[in-house]
Amino acid sequence: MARIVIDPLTRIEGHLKIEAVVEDGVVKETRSSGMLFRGFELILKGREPMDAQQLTQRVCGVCPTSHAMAATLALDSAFGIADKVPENGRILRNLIQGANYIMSHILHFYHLAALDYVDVTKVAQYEGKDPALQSVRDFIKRAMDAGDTAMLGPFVPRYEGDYRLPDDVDISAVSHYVQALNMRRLAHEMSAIFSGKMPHQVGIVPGGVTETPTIDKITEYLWKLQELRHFIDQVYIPDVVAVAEAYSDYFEIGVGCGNLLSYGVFDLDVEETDLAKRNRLFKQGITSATDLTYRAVDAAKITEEVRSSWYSSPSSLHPSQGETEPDPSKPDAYSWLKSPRYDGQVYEAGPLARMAVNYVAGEPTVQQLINDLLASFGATPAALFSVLGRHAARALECKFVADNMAEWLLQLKPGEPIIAEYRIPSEGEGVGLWEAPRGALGHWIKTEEGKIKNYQIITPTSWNASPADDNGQPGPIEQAITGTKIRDEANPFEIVRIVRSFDPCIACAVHLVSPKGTELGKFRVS
Ligand code: NFE
Repeated sequence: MARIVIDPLTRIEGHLKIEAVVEDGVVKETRSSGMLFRGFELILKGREPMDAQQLTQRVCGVCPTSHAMAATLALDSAFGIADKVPENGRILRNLIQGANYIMSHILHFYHLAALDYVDVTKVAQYEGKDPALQSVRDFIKRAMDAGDTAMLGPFVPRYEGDYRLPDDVDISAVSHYVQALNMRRLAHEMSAIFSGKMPHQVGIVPGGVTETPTIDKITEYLWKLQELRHFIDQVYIPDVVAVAEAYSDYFEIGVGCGNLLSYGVFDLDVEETDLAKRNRLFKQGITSATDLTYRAVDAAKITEEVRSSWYSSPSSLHPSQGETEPDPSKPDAYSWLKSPRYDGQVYEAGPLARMAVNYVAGEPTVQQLINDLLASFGATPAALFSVLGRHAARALECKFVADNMAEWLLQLKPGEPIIAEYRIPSEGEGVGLWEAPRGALGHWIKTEEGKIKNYQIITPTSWNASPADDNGQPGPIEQAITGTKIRDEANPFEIVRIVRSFDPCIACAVHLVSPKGTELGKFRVS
């Protein structure tokens, strides 16, 4: 029996530790541990409600827009203005959020996950004229000449022995790695056109947005969006397909819990104040690998369990009643993440969940995108529940969102209102159900005497990287790893490829110290 410990698992956001017990080459048990404490719920207590949409963005530099949206939706509902947001406000929120989806998905594929499949060292022999490849080649050469492999980060250290892309595909993927940096800059610039700056934008506020649409801004946004759409169609999706062709066994690796959950995202109107029922581009719903049928979401069925988490607060509370009482010495606990559960069951969140829920709900464009992809691999929808299924769903979703953004942009009406008028009530309660790029995101707020009395956040990675719950049910990433065959225990590609297919983010945490400043934990970062 061997124990594989990957700590920290790099090329994700935040610090995740994975421990896998391997027997006869197969993972028998997995533990996923979030090694940083976030504590935003505690920071927000007693503060002005309007602080929530600014402070919670600091949960993460990758998905701040989603936290702004979830907080703002919670405030919209606590202030009684959820259905008063004007059309321009609704559309601009979607455009600011959509730009962040594109940025995040390109970031994930090229700069976080691709290095599991692409052998960058092949570029050392490059003799062509592509300036991006020349710069990577020179970067590699400098490290080689200096005899210092540490200078090769972020490309090494890495696992060895399973890079399969044909040379030409591999080298062009490295070129796209560099090109993708520019694409992410473009997406950030798009956000900033309507939200002031990125990351941590300032445009999304209760009632709508702060920025007016003008012909100039719409044109500038459209120009950048068209360049990104071209990149998604001509580069990103083909690269995902090329990886899938070379690593097709990963359509069967990393299946996971088989249950998918989406809160829905991108409001198409704001008439419905119950966000679990609101008309959205991505529909709210759940589905399962076993039946692939559509079922509605009931937000009352969400709980957070803490048996395996470093918290002494009660378990199985609905987030509207949630409590955050850290207890770093709790026996048998192994994660700072709580275990969100839906109706007591384990659910995966993310692009696969969104696309699959829309697929089973009958959304025709999503059905066509997925059916075409599956047909090209001779695969059935069951193949979606896998490492490659998650990558493919993310890339196809990126296209679906970007294509819709081009239409939304032309629905803006310069000169018309962008924000509703409102007064902040001294007491209120609200929930913001939304989808961050990585999946279902919920903010729950309660205010009293004009201040935040309670605030709870459940992020997508809390769903996906959660530890075992009160009934011992492992979280989605744990389930996806357990049962996997490991070809080489010294180079456990399978584990990191599975984890990174979920695109986890152990978001914006703080080092944990006691009130006296005593160090309670030490983390090796390499
Ligand atoms: Ni830090 Fe985030 C997204 C949120 S992660 S990246 O997407 O919410 O769980």
